[in-house]
Amino acid sequence: MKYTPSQLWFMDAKFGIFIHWGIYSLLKRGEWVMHNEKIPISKYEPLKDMFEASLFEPQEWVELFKDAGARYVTFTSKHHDGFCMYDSALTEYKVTNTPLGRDVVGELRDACNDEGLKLFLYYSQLDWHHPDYYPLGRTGQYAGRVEGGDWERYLEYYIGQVRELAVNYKPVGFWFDGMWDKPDADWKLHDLYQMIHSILPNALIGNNHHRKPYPGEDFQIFEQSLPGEEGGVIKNTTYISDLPLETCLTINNSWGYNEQDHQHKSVEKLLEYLVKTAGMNSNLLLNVGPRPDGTIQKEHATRLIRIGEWLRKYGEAIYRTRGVSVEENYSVTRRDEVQYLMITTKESNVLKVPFKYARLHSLTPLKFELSNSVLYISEWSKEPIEILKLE
Ligand code: H79
Repeated sequence: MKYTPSQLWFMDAKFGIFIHWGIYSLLKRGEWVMHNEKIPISKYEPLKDMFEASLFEPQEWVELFKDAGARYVTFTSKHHDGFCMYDSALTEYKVTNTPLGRDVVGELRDACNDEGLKLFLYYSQLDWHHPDYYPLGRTGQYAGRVEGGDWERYLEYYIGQVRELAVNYKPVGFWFDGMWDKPDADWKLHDLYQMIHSILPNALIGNNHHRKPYPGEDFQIFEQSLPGEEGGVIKNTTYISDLPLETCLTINNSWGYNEQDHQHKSVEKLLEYLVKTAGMNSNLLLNVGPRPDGTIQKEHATRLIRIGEWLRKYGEAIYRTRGVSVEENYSVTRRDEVQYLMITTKESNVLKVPFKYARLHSLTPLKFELSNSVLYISEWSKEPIEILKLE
């Protein structure tokens, strides 16, 4: 496959930060709270009058993400609840009508531009709020909406909103989600993608529909599991295309801020994901869900900083590489003639490796010998991942 310059940039970038932030954050129980707790629109809508986000400082977010070693940011411009985090002319259900009263997407774009991070916009095609999202799909039955609605009008609305985002914010790409709610509906994907590419020819389009990529998509998304794995609740496709790949992952088990979710993955585990996704030739899009006040919880910020420290030391094995393989105990990436063997589990001191004679040296301070395709480790380092470089 011949890749476009923007696809090559994307594959080189390797690591991005996903942000889930909206009025659901106020309830502190994740972004699905409206559906999960059967909150009708009449009770949910007033959240927007409580959205003050008095500590929202996009520059601080972006500085943290830069420190983390991320090259891009993907932000929820509209999630399934239908609330828009940008200044849309097509609805009043938007962040500029909250006490915060600021255009969050616009400010984040400016902050990203200042720091040299690229911005993708997440957009939920599924909408639990719009009266024309009808017939309903597999979710959103408890919103208390009147029966009826005009699907064609919804298509105009959502495609119109994406057009607004493309024209007004010029993101480097779009990240769609929610099509799985009505898998058999006609979402006018062809028109949607063509419209985006006519406005932004280099835009990278991905869609988290859990199926084989459709024409017009520029990268393939996997949710909460490595490419090719089905995942748990989420039935990802096991088909891996030739498109650039991206795996999105939560730090704990929640996308939107969830006060009760303390199951944060360790830094070691997160680095293992980064190394494995790189070995599979995939990017990692790691999520944070800022609090309603606009701050990022310490548990997540400290992990991001530690990932950044690791990437500053060992980023040469990740950035601008292509995946070669992922085995039980190690992943391999390459850049031109150089390869990196990254050992992710230190269970066995004897590893069968895919090269016989190679000029091999370790980036981490471990002691080893290579003989006849077998690597003998005599002393592990204290680093979470051992890295050997082959030239
Ligand atoms: O934005 C984050 C999540 O809110 C969103 N995607 C990430 C990036 C997401 N929405 N849904 N899912 C992830 C998976 C949900 C699957 C299920 Fe169902 C919803 C399982 C049961 C209800 C959809 C409807 C699949 C089966 C029925």
